[in-house]
Amino acid sequence: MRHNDDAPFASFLHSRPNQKLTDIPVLGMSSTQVGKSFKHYFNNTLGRDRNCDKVHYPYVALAMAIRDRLMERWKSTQMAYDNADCKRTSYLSMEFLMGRALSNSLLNLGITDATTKGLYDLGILWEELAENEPDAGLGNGGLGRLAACFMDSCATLQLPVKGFGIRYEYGMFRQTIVDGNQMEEPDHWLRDGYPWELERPEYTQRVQFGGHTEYRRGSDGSFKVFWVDTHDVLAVPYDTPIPGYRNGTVNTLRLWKSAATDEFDLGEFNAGSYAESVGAKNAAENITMVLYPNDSSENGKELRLRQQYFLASASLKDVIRDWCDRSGQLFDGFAASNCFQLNDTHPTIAVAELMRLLMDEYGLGWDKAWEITQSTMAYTNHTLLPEALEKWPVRLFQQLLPRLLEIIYEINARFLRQISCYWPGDNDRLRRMSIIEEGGEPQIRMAYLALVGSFSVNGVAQLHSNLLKEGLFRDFYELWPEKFNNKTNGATQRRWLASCNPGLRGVINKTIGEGWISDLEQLRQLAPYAEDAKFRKIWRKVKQENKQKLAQLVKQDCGIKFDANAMFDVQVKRIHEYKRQLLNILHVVHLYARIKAGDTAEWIPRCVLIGGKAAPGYAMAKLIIKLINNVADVVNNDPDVGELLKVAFLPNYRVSAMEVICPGTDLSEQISTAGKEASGTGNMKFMMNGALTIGTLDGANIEIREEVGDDHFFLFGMTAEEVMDRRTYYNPEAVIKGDPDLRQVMNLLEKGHFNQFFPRLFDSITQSIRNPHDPWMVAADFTSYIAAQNKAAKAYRDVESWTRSSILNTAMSGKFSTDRTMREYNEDIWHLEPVVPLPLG
Ligand code: 26Q
Repeated sequence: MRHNDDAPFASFLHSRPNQKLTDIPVLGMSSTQVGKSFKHYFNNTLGRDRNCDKVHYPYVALAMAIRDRLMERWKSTQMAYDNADCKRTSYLSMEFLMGRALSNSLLNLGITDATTKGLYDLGILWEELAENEPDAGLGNGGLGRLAACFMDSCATLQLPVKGFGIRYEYGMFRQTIVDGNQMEEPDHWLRDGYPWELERPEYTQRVQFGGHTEYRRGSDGSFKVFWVDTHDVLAVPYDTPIPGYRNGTVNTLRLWKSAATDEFDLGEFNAGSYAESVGAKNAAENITMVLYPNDSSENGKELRLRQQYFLASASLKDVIRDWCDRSGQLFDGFAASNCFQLNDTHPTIAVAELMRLLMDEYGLGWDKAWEITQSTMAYTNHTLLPEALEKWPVRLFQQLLPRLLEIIYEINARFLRQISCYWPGDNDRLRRMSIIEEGGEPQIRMAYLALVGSFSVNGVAQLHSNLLKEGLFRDFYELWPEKFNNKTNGATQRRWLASCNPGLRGVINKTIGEGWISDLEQLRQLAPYAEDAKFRKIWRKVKQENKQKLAQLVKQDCGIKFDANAMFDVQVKRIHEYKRQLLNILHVVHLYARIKAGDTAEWIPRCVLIGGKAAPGYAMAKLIIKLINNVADVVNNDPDVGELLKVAFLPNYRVSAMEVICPGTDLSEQISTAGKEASGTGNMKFMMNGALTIGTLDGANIEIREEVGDDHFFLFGMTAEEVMDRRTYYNPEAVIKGDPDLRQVMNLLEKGHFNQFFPRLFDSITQSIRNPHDPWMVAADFTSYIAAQNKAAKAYRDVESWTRSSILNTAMSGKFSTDRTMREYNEDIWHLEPVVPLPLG
């Protein structure tokens, strides 16, 4: 539908290739011009005046003024990509946890100051408008936020990378705490409209479900496969601009919304069931209704599989449509010009879907189609927990995606043949490596489909990538060692330092200039200033102000008073047993016991902040939230404790909350059982903002410690190797007996000190600690955790030395920019050339 060559303006619309931007006016970036645009939208488009008392409208007016300025750069970038006819990467992800867009757009466009002044002159503080923007919470946690940081870095590096995801009507649920328990509320983030997106109905795709396959002879006499009697759903794209940092590039995040086709179910319609027939349209629209709120795979939910296929099919069709527009229906150059990066196994059905499209829709043979598939797909793994590996019942595939099941069977058959050639007679290996897991209910192992279908497989931190090779994917590593690589995660310093910490940005800019905003390694130049007492004083002042802002948030959302002179000790992330929020709370109980015993000589007052969401069906995680809240209640209301210790559980942890939390944190808790956290990315955001880490040798903690040095990191706990060894003889009872502090903590918990009116409430928690099969080995690391915490407290007492470490943490955080991560993906996997956008005007 895109081409309408009969229209009189067709040549204006379709002047490809080598388009120019002559007809697009350039909008001014001065404070007056931004102010003028703002007034135009506020008065003329939104039709409001000085009597408007809802902050929503001035926010939308400002967003529209900024969006106009993104739009012209967006077009010039996309035209430059077309003209260059360059290779592109499609980043396929079920989650993009974008957070807010306004402040980030201003920063990257370079108009923060102009906007501040332009609006100030109109009597408006734009930061107050920015607070009105809802978070785009289209993700669970690390994996989704990583995708968002990747988008920012690719635009900054001017790489032609496009994000493909789902436009969930309801994002991550809003968490409230009632009587210490997590409650979930729907997050209807689109209710008031979303000014940053652009609907593109002209690129609508059709996605098939259900039906069956038929083999018929085609016009050329060969057999063709037809997938028929399907229930189709439309995929309508919504594009969000992704601006690079002050470079004129604006990339695209394309999110698909499902919509019903205009066809009726004729059977029902003719039977007179008009209303039922229209009602059936709901099923189509349901596909993109809600984000699944669990961050380890929940097996078997049909709607989730529908979502995954919907994303994969719509995105591939879109890329192929674009390719055919540019190159005709010849696929010879397709693999050299396209790459698909799979963000975990969630979009992995794309492997089979690309095969289907190339064979059934474009007539390629198996071998050609497989060669293209295997040289365009690349897979990133984000987990080491075997139980989190995605599996789907064959039966479900048979019903929902019969043609894709046939293709997966064929991929598997050919793959197993290859294995039998390599390892003749090794039937156990065949069974282990098969994409189909046999058993009561046969299942499709999505990770294996991804491994077989991709030319690259990467983990997200060095330890994680090594453990994948030794453990989870060992057989595959033996077969294809060359496929495996590591890409240590990062975070974008634009959002996670420059934008969220204006105080520190100012100090850094004054000291070493602004270069670090697009080249984080430059922060190293701060290192010598760690020795400068005057600089340390300034550094401390900024941290202090940030702590006050964080204290304000805690007061407002938890009703608990944090004193900015205390040590701010923070753990924010999803609630999971492997992340061991429980260990954190055991330390809190230990501190409480010490206070009660009067053991408070040279005490360092602490404010412990814990936040994060539990998957709604994860009972143990929810019970841990309840325990944290109950302990907080007792501690905060005990007059003996006073200012020595405060504990708060921050409800509804999200991107915009982290933007206040990480600048105000002294001590970052990264305390997972070694070998369980693939990488972690919160750890990096805290480091950039000058927090010290207390952590295990897990995920990217190892690399953080390598960069900053042993002296500025509080290490504790078993190594991943020790964790594995210890399992065989783990005896938590003996550990508890041997450590009087742990004994005392267990005693307080078990005698119901924190659940006076609800005996046995926390029994399952204390039992898990005493269980010799406790996979997270909480008791095993308790003693060394307490020792590390004591060391941290002692270090905090030496203000100058702590500040020195804080500065060095920021200074040595250069490696953890997603700019570095994206450069590595590009050098090793994608091989894209940066493209400079066409000049404006
Ligand atoms: C799968 C199937 C069905 C329903 C849900 C899911 C699902 C959804 C989200 C499974 C996993 C996730 C998210 C995983 C995640 O966030 N992993 C984290 O990824 C980060 C970025 O690489 C790492 O830093 C973290 O260590 C890792 O836990």
